[in-house]
Amino acid sequence: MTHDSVQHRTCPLCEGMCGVTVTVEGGRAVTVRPNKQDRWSLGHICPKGTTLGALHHDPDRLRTPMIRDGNEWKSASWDFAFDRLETLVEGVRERHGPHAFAAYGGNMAGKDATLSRYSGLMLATSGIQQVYSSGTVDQHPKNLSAMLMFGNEWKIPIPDLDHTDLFVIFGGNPAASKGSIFSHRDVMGAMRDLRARGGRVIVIDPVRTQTARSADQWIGLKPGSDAAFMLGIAHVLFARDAVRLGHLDGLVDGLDRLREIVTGFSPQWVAHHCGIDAIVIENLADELIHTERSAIYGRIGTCTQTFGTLASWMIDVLAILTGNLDRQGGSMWSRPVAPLVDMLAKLPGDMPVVMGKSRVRGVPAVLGQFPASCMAEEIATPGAGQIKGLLTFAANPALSAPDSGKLDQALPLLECMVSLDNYLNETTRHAHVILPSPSFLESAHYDMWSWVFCLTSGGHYSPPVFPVTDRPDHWRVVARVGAIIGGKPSADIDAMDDGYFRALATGRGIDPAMAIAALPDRGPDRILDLAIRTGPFGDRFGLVAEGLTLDSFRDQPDGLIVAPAVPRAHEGFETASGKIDLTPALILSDLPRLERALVANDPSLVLVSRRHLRSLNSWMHNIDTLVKGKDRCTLQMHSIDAATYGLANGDLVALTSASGEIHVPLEIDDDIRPGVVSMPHGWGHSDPQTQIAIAQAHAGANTNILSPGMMVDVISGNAVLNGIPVQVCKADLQPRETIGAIA
Ligand SMILES: Nc1nc2c(c(=O)[nH]1)N[C@H]1C(S)=C(S)[C@@H](COP(=O)(O)OP(=O)(O)OC[C@H]3O[C@@H](n4cnc5c(=O)[nH]c(N)nc54)[C@H](O)[C@@H]3O)O[C@H]1N2
Ligand SMILES: Nc1nc2c(c(=O)[nH]1)N[C@H]1C(S)=C(S)[C@@H](COP(=O)(O)OP(=O)(O)OC[C@H]3O[C@@H](n4cnc5c(=O)[nH]c(N)nc54)[C@H](O)[C@@H]3O)O[C@H]1N2
Ligand code: SF4
Ligand SMILES: [Mo]
Repeated sequence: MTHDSVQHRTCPLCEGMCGVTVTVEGGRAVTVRPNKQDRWSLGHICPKGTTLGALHHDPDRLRTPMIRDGNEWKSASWDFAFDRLETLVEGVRERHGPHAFAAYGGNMAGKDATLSRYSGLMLATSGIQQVYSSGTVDQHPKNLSAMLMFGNEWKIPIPDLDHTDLFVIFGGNPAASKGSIFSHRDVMGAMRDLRARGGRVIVIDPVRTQTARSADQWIGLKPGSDAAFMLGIAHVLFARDAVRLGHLDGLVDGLDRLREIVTGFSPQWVAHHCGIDAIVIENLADELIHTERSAIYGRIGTCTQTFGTLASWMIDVLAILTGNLDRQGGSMWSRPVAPLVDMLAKLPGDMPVVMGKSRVRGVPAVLGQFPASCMAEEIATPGAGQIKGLLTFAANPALSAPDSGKLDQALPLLECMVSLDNYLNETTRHAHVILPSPSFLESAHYDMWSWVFCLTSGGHYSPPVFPVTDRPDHWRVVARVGAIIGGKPSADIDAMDDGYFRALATGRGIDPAMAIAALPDRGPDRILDLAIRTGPFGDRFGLVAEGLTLDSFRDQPDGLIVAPAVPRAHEGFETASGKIDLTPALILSDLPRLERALVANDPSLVLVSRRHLRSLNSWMHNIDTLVKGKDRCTLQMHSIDAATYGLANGDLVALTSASGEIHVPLEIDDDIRPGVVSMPHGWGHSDPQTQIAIAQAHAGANTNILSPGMMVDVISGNAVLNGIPVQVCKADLQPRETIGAIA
């Protein structure tokens, strides 16, 4: 029984990193409120953060391993669950060999304290070579452009909103998302502050979102046209002789080549493809030229679209051409106190950016990953190399991945599926074994991902509110899963952890024996301590006086702010030349495809995605306070289109794409570009085999049945979830039930 207490910690759910105060009475988290003393968030919070107690106490949250026999689920002891997994794995290894396993990691893997630090060890030990993740349904194009331009896939420039004069957002809606690959305590508040000090905000999005409504200007371009739009801006910058590299002069390769390229992309030429007047592009170019400091930012709308890599690349190109990269008020790189991501996830130098070919579709793995949409066909297509065993962790691809209808049909074909997840949901219901993580209130937390995207260097360590004693340490569970899949079920987990830790220490230039002697306690906190000590502000194990260690954070329940961002270009780049590559050959190879699109005919109706403040991808719909009220899973459409298709507000409509059909209620909304319709993702909870009662009662429809798996941003392999051609009609004219994927 936990004593009554009031504890200060960080909400782990998104990049806002809000400090919260959790009040515990009688063993229950009775309230979760904003912590005004939190040094980072200063009392900021959103409705999701207040549900951390509800999440912990959710009766549907799994507390023990679950085993499936046919359609029947049973709670099991940890030993029993591991035995079952061992038997299933052995069977697959015997019948199909060690390479019949694949893995799919999801968004919450970065938030789960243990998975965020141990999935690397788990995957390495498992020997799994086919790795998929929600990364290719999200930011993979940005990883690719950062890798090729700056030599590191996580060296992603972040807008310095607090010091800029002009904030330009392409395809992001922080009013709902709270910011992404951009950690800020309050993006909307900072936008208000910017406008109050005379600056401007421009939002470029096919939908006039709440963010766009809070801006000075909304540019409602056509989905997928950002790259052409930005090439048009670059064309004007060169034509006006206004390119200024500033302090990056001499650190950038490819300027002449870029000048040649953009000659072919005049605003007049690209305007039709963008669906706006050429003057809008020229005006924005002029504004960038005449504004002292501008911060250009692109998010999901620029990544999960047809030209994701070209658009992601051009965002940073424009920052460079206007002298706004790596300077205050422009876009800058962070200096995380604990560079865990770099330490754990950095691509080894000798791994090519593009390698191999997928068995069925023949596409390469980019930055070590095949497109998420390949997984269904790799499971379903017989032949040597077919996936027979699958490990999913903190992922719900049956709702979140493209062509999810096809995936839902493929998952039952697996001979062994193990899921590390806290719910029996649309994905994990196909598993044979589910192994839950502790809840967020049962785990220690340190935001290893969000600080990476934050222009303030700081940290906040939150010890568990409800320490767990009745289950094995989660890091041991994760390591053991890797060992079992790797055919070494009796591996010594302690030795594995020490070996892993030694390798991480060596990679950070630290004598591993000394590091182990200094930090003998195994587990995720030891890895965090290593990251802090070897980070930019660390003590390097006693070498730097006053340097930080994990202990520096332990007695700071309101977190610690360490330093603001500073320019970093002089530190050099990990590219072959040591300079920024403005024109990577792989990225340029996609320009002919864009040139063809400039003259192609448009589909009459395309679908884009949207987010809502009270939702988090697919998995927080089981919290009553977040889902009650008006149905949010609607198709939004402009009244002009509604009139064209003879539809009225509230009609149930059948929405069809090349991959499937769903039925969804219509919501007429004139804050959307005619010809574009929008739906939220992560819904479609009607499957009776799941154990998420509240979500089932607010089921909605799964938009990713409509995302064709073959639609990818060609060079990164990232899913195209925006700009999907669809047809719509009143559902009662076509009385079919929601159907799965049409092959
Ligand atoms: N159409 C469309 N589709 C999209 C998007 C879109 O904009 N439009 N966005 C895409 C993006 S950006 C992303 S990131 C993906 C997200 O896609 P996923 O990562 O596949 O899906 P999530 O809904 O985040 O699912 C998180 C899973 O983690 C589990 N979970 C929650 N907490 C924990 C924990 O502490 N430990 C463990 N082990 N499990 C936990 C949940 O039960 C759930 O199964 O969706 C993508 N899909
Ligand atoms: N409340 C809440 N917060 C979240 C999440 C959530 O599900 N709910 N998910 C988290 C995750 S995993 C992520 S990755 C982030 C995402 O963070 P954001 O990118 O800020 O999220 P979205 O609200 O999806 O905004 C994408 C915008 O792109 C627009 N768009 C669509 N197509 C195009 C296009 O071709 N060009 C342009 N310029 N715009 C386009 C859409 O209309 C939409 O407004 O949010 C995170 N935060
Ligand atoms: S904004 Fe993000 S971090 Fe803050 S309370 Fe909401 S979900 Fe949690
Ligand atoms: Mo995401």
